Amino acid sequence: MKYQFDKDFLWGVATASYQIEGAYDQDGRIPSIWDTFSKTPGNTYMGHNGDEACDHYNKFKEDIALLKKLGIKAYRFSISWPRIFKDGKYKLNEKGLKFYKDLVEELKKNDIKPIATLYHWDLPQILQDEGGWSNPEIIKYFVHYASVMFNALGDDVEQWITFNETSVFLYLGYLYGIHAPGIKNLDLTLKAIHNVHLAHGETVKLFKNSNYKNQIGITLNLSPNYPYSVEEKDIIAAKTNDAFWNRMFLDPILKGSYPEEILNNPFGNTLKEIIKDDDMEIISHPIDFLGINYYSRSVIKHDENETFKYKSIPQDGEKTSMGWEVYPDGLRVLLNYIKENYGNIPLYITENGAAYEDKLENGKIHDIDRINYLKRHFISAKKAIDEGVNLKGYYVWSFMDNYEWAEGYVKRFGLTYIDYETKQRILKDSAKWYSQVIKNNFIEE
Ligand code: GBH
Repeated sequence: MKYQFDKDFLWGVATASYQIEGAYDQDGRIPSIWDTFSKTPGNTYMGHNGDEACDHYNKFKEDIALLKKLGIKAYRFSISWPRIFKDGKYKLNEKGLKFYKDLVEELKKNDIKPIATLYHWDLPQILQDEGGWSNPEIIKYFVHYASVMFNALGDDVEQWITFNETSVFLYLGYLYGIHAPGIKNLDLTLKAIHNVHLAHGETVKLFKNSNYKNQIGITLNLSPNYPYSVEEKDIIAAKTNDAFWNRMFLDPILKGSYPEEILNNPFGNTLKEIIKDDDMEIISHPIDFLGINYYSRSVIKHDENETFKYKSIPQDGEKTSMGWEVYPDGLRVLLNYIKENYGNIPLYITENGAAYEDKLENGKIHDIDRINYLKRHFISAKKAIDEGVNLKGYYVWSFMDNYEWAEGYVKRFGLTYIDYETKQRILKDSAKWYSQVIKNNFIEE
């Protein structure tokens, strides 16, 4: 069977600033919440942090040369807010800004489309000291930061992404305390969610009113929810999880409302108190595309003992080294769910990929597992396209091995292997395979 993609289908790769750049104190970068969090004992695997990471900050030209060699059409990176301002707010750090100007220029010189995320979790610590996302003051600082980036690169960046995975950094950072800033507080979480949504909406409005020619959107981490059984209570449980993790972040932006399940919950009252008259209209200012990060599905079962009466059931069978189930058809199902519930907005897979135990053998990495993972997910995406889904591009996570947050450096998601001692880059077999897929624009099975 041959799966042919459209000639304009945008094949890319993705990374994020704190995970790859290193150079944590170079050229005036100020500390972020991830510097603080990772350097607080007990928070990350073996205390790993992003001080050096892949040293991409100093090696970006070498990295772009690799992208070029592989024929990658789009490169999704994120901008480090702590590099842009000396005080996290208004005092511009020219050197930090220059790095992103140089990066974008180098990409364009090599015919690679720059895709920029404004916020991939590295908040300036100085803003966290004032409450971070739970303090509404942050909205104006974010919008100002965005305006500086738009002024510098507004028309050069092909797609702007306001936030990466709002659900993940807000729940893991403010509710479960396992990501920076390590808070566990439902009230602060709800405030932070709403402030992030407002910051997103205000930024989209600004971008649109300034008439830049390119696109703006947001990236959400989404997972289709499967009831554990055909029993009514499991079906309701799956819907509840869907409300918490998917619709809580999709609906405000694409429908201008929060899900009923959330608002009707006792804590929904806190949310209702926070929402002001025009907020939902600001938040739902139309975006040009939706970015989707897909890693796995969720299987949900009713459970009386849990706070919200449900829990996620780990599945037997094939898993990546993160312990996540390999479930390619979930991507097709998810894409159709978006189409059915939110219409025909252009979609991009802004992340999909897998960590495996890569072994370096005679200078090579034969990562057949990763090739199989990607191949099956590409096919699943193609099936969705054939079913009428408006999917226009696919960015693999990740271009290179990197700092996997609380998991440190042991989990390797890259198409490119990083020797963390020498910072040498080695293309894995998956990189070469992906390069061939892009060249052919089809997959054969
Ligand atoms: C993304 O987060 C991040 O954007 C990126 O920075 C990160 O490096 C990358 O993915 C890899 O982790 O246990 O099977 O139910 C991903 C967020 C949240 C996705 C938890 C998978 C659990 C899957 N992840 N989720 S499962």
